Amino acid sequence: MENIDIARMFEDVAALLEIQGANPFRIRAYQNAARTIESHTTPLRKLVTEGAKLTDLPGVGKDIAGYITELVETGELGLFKELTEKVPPSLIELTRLPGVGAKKTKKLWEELGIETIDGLERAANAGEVADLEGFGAKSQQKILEGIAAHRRRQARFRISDADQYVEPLIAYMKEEKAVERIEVAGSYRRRRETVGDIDILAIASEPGQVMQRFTSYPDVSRVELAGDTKGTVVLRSGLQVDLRILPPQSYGAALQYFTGSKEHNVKLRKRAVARDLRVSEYGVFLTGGEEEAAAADPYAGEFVAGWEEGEVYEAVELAWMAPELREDRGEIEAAERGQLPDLITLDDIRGDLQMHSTWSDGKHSIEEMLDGCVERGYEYFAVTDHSKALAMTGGLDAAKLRDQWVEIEEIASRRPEIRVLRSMEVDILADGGLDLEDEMLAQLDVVLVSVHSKFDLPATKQTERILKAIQHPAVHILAHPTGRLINRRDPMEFDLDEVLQCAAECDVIVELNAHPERLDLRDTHLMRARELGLKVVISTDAHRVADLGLMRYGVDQARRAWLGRDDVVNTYPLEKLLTIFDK
Ligand code: DGT
Ligand code: CA
Ligand code: CA
Ligand code: ZN
Repeated sequence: MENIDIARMFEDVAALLEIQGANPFRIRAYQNAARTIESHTTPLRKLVTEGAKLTDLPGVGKDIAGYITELVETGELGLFKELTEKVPPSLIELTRLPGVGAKKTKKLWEELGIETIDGLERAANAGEVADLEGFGAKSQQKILEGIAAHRRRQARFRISDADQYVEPLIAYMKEEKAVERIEVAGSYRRRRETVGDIDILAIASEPGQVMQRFTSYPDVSRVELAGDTKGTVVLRSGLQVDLRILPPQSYGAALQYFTGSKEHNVKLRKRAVARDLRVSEYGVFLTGGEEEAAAADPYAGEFVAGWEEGEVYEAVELAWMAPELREDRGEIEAAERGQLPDLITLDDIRGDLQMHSTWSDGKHSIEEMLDGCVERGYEYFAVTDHSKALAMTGGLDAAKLRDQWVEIEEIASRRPEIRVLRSMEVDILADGGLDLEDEMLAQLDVVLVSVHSKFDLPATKQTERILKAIQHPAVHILAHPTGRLINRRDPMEFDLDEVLQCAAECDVIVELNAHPERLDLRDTHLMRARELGLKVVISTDAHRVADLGLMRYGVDQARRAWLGRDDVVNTYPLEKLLTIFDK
């Protein structure tokens, strides 16, 4: 039971309560607990085993602490069972469809007997949903589109969710003495924003024991395959994990092969063939043109390389390259020319330029966020609370923003070890105007703008809106430019390329929002931004101190986009950064 499973259970409880029309405060309590738990860095099961006081966690009271203990100890929750006696649990999924929510789910269930997404789709296609009070033809159409989108993205796991499952599994596998080396390959190692499944590679002289341990992992719900050297299991979350066990001389070759991507490997293999070599997961072999022999014996031919990954690349006259680059986006050609990019690393980051505090919807005070930034060794950070248009976040108007500056000044006078930048995440209004007076904008050290409403404007209108906003002379950063939420909300429809070109002309920096639910801009967009000469800022959008640690997801994505230190402004020392903002 990982934190994410516990969090999901509380989200489900909240959804069931909402369908039942329970007290909103009670619902909110479970939602808040889910959020705290999801982002908590230590596994709660550890805290439970150690007998730590769970009520010290924000949003966790006595009841919820009891439920966490129950979940960790039994893997089940009595409360959830009780609730599902009254409400079918399949309704939970329905509440998460765009344009549905708990109230509408209740109505669909009570009046049309709909319990599943399939059932909802049938009813909507038959026009029955439109006839319900409070729905209508437009809402019915939106539901159908929502279902289609839901199906498209259901299959893949976000990388941060995968991390929560993979890290404990690898730690568990390492406890088996027969495991000599173990590594996660596949899209996980390439740090794609989502993964289809997990590919693990183990080196062992006793494969049987390793396979035995793998299939006995407590979180396994189904064993699909348990051969001598190949195994596949499905975890309780639905995440599939493949294991391959190979001998030590194949470690590098197998790591290369299973890291992929497939397209990268195809190109690599072509280079090998041109050199009379055969590259497989077993090694690199000199073929002498006898391809048939390999079909019978994968070790046929003279063994040239395989122990380490670098040797495989060397065999085809290429330098080793970071897994994040291996997508056949020109990396093999760049390696051939000796021009692989010098990629940014987490250590290069000197500050974080998007985070929220208790002044709007953040959970920690400015000074608590400051402590978190100091702990990460940062030189600067920006306080970017929301502006007033986002009323539900407690967005600030000019008067409150002035009050915030007083607090910032007071803190800054006591804490000279880090520079606090005055900032705001200013809402881009529907007409492209900014949600803060020019006179105030001029007094900020750095101005972020972003869209948080009217995501569904017609594309031309949306493009015009964003163009107008970034042309405002006070603007420095366009935050989470496409507005997508991975697996939850598609990007807005607009002409991103036109926006990027305009940003290049107006010296506006584009954000790579590091939050693993956003990762916005995504890798391919960032490559385009770089091509246009744009600068990028990687920001966590932290709403609590622990979120500052999400920076690594942003750096991973930046590496996938070939970005180096110079492309990313929050690798710059403070003085250089300030000259950029002084435009
Ligand atoms: P995913 O799981 O959809 O996120 O993506 P990957 O890249 O992890 O793909 P997966 O799990 O199907 O396979 C893992 C790696 O194994 C893949 O990146 C490259 C290698 N591989 C799989 N199938 C083939 C193939 O048909 N040819 C070659 N050359 N390599 C393959
Ligand atoms: Ca995979
Ligand atoms: Ca796989
Ligand atoms: Zn935002």
